Amino acid sequence: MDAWYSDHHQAHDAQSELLGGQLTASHETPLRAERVLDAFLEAGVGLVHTPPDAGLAPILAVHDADYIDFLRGAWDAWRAIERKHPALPTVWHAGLGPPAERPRHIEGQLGYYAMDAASAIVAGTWTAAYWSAQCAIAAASSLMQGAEGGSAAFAICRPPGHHATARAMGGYCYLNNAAIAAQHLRALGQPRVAVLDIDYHHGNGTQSIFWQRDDVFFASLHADPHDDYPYFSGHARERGEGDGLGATLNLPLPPGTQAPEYLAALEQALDAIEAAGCTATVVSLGVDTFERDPISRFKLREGDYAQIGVRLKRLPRPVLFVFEGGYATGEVGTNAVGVLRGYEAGIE
Ligand code: OKP
Ligand code: ZN
Repeated sequence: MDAWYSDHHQAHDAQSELLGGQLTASHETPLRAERVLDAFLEAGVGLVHTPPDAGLAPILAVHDADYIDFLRGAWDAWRAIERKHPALPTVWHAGLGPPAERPRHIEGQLGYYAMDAASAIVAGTWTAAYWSAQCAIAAASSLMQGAEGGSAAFAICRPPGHHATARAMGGYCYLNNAAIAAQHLRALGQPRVAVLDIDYHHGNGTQSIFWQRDDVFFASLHADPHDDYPYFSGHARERGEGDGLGATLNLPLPPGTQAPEYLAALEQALDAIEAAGCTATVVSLGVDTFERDPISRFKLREGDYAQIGVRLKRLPRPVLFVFEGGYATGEVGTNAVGVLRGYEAGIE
């Protein structure tokens, strides 16, 4: 399979996040994507392409126009009041009372369009997020053209995307690359698309985007939200609503989860995707399930990632892998590419 990668991700280096009461160095760094690219090339999995510019339309098919305007202009508005530090939200509506009106001041807007203080905006954030989404869009398009490497592709997206909702950033995410890719596959003619999210954290953004729809089936394995971020979604009882009732499947797992339990839950997700009759799949590929990930509490080992990949051979094809989390910079590349290698070697 081939990969899509853009150097523009380097423009986004958030530097800091608010973590454990401290402004600390951000775990989401440019090095992460570079490690994944290097591992992909080194393993000889396929060619790496630079995405063409497909414009804003596929992004606006998922995200609200006012949110996109905010993302594009936030740095300039922030720079007018604060020159040294990245823009971080510090005040939230928190669901109290009727829907809040969009504030005029950038400080209020940051809270209006964010779910946490882990997602800083710096000068290059929009550019990086835009090209991250373009990687996913280009990879999805290539699968529908049946060209360039066959029925699977890998989008080396950075910043990640699965926490971003239609109108909010959060968890290092600004644009929901996986949701944009799934929607793009729909637009290009796939009748029903599965999104399988195997990042350690619940893909709350992707879930919310497709919550009321049955043309995109969302299944996720993640840390139980009682114990870990994003805390407010990802419980097993969340199954979708309206037309989407039954098209969401959450499989929360406890801290300390190891490969046997993880792989058993993965089989459950694959059974559900099979039963849903999907014609294509987007995999939100996070490898922060790794035993030495600095912000996570699962205990998967290096060799387990190929085991995951082998099992993913059951997914409806074409399959688009979209890179999400993974913060152990020493192993993030080999672990992510381990899944792809297992997939390519997997027996059908
Ligand atoms: C993004 B992705 C943990 C705090 C978590 C944000 C994590 C975002 C993860 N104690 N802060 O899903 O890998
Ligand atoms: Zn994660």
